[in-house]
Amino acid sequence: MIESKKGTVQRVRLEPAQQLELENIQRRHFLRAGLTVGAMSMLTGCNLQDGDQVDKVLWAMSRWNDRVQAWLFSGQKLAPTFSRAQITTPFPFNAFYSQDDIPEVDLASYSLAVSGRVRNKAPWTLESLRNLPLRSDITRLICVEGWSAIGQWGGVPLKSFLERIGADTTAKFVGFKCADHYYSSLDMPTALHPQTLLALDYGDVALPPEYGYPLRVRVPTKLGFKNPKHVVEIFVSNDNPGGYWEDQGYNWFSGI
Ligand SMILES: Nc1nc2c(c(=O)[nH]1)N[C@H]1C(S)=C(S)[C@@H](COP(=O)(O)O)O[C@H]1N2
Ligand SMILES: [Mo]
Repeated sequence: MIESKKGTVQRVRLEPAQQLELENIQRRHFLRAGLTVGAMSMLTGCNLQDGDQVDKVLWAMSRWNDRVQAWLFSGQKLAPTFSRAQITTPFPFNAFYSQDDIPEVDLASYSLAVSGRVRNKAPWTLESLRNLPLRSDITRLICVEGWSAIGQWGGVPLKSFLERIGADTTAKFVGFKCADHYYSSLDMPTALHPQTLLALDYGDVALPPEYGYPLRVRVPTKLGFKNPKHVVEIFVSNDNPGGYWEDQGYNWFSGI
């Protein structure tokens, strides 16, 4: 176990190839961020003593960077999949709090709320979700904190769900609100990606509490923090809903 800014997380030892992959991803993110602070100040003429100004420019650059990344993202390229034998056991738990504080979601009163740019705003029970076409993939979850792990998630492709609720798929964003007040959001092409799931199962069983019971979003083309657990509301919007870590400076797009 190690202490991190997000609380106590389990450390999974990476194989050299995985370590290299993670470093490459981090390097790519760094390169995408592009300009040095010096170059930035010359470009913008902004005085680096003025924290607010610098902040504004950095945020503008980050948003621009998101748009370039979204533009480069094909929307259909599949994330790698793995065999059952490659699954990481036990799968690590991570959240902005420790394992003792995992929210207890009461199934009897649970429903998934739907709002924003959608035709049908009726809430969904877990049972009605399970009646939609299901899909399962064995994929790798990569956390910015420097660990990755392979697991199997099953559930409803978010695309099928968005179609069923009559979502405006020309809108730019899909946002998620969670029972623990975590939140995150995806660009529409990623929301419609075939491997993006409203996951109900981990392996062959219903998602256990630590992995996001009763419903989590599983997005193998994004870093771990864009995989919200304990989701209680989904909404479609043209305004960027941001996210818990995204709003603290982590890159919003965070594709891998
Ligand atoms: N509701 C909620 N979802 C969350 C988080 C959280 O704190 N709360 N943490 C995120 C982060 S940073 C990671 S790496 C993954 C970890 O998922 P896991 O616990 O299944 O490994 O969940 C993401 N989804
Ligand atoms: Mo993470």
